[in-house]
Amino acid sequence: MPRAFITGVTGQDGQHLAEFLHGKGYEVFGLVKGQNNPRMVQMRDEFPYVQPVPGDLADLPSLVKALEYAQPDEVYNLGAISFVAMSFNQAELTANITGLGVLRMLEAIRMVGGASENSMRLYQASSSEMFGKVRETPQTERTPFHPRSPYGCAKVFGHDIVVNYRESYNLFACSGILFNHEGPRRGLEFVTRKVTNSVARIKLGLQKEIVLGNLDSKRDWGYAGDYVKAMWLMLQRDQPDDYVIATGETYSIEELVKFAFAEVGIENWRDYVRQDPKFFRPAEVDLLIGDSTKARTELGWKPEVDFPTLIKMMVAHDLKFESDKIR
Ligand code: GDR
Repeated sequence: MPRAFITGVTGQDGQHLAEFLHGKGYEVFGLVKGQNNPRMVQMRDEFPYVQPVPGDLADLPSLVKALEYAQPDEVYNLGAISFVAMSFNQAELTANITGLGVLRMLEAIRMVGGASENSMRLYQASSSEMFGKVRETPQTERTPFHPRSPYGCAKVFGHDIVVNYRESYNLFACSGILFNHEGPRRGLEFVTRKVTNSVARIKLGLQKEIVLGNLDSKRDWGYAGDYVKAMWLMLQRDQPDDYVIATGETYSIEELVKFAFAEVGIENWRDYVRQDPKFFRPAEVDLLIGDSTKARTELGWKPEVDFPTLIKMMVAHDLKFESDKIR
């Protein structure tokens, strides 16, 4: 039975990945931080096959102990401070967890997993936020980085240190440069879920309006369930490499809002949307659109769920989620 170790296992991607790997017959271990972590209760109920291992990305000895215990064949480093807006207020914490956490994981693998061809394989969650103020469109694995947030800067460090350890110590370490990926398990702080959940609540008479920031930025949005397959595919190759994972289509926040309201039969969506400066960011990423030709060719990966289907899925989920709460 192959063994996988996931950091960030309680997050959206961690849940999808745990489910996917369990379906493939893996024994799944998940790093769980903190004392009495409330998200673990949900994990125990919904994903009883995930074996929790205590530890923290800020604490190298705990990562060493976790790897010694789990003895994984594959390590998926999804743990991070992942909310871009928050990274402006907690920049040092973001650099420590999202950036230095990657270095600690690489060191733990070198200590426990060995640096040979048979070493533990690492997947690092890199991000399209590294492209930031984009130097070319669409973005590929060769597009230079220009991050626009402490989060983006930390992800660039994580990405570069993975390349450096791969080249220096012959580690099997890959980075997936994932563009935005969403779904019903997305946290309510991210714009897609904030919108689909608010639209459902407005439809059900539980909320009057949505308060948002910048409606003009554009994102390449895919479905998280599709994207975790790409993570696994990267680790099954003969050689480690980095891959852009994206749909190749881009939509603005305004289009997202329009699509979501249309799903519940509301056309005059502007009557329900207000903008507030507090949701604008000090520096914005205006346009992201990825070219995933390399992943499509070398990994045989492609997205199955397009943007309209994704929004339909999320609105349907939130209508049920909110109605169940009031029953
Ligand atoms: P992003 O996702 O920053 O792209 O990073 P997010 O959903 O937070 O923002 C997308 C865009 O929407 C604009 N926006 C708002 N965003 C939020 N969260 N709330 C609002 O009210 C709002 N109004 C407008 C933002 O300004 C932005 O332009 C996500 C994260 O998952 C990262 O961890 C990941 O690396 C990248 O996607 C790929």
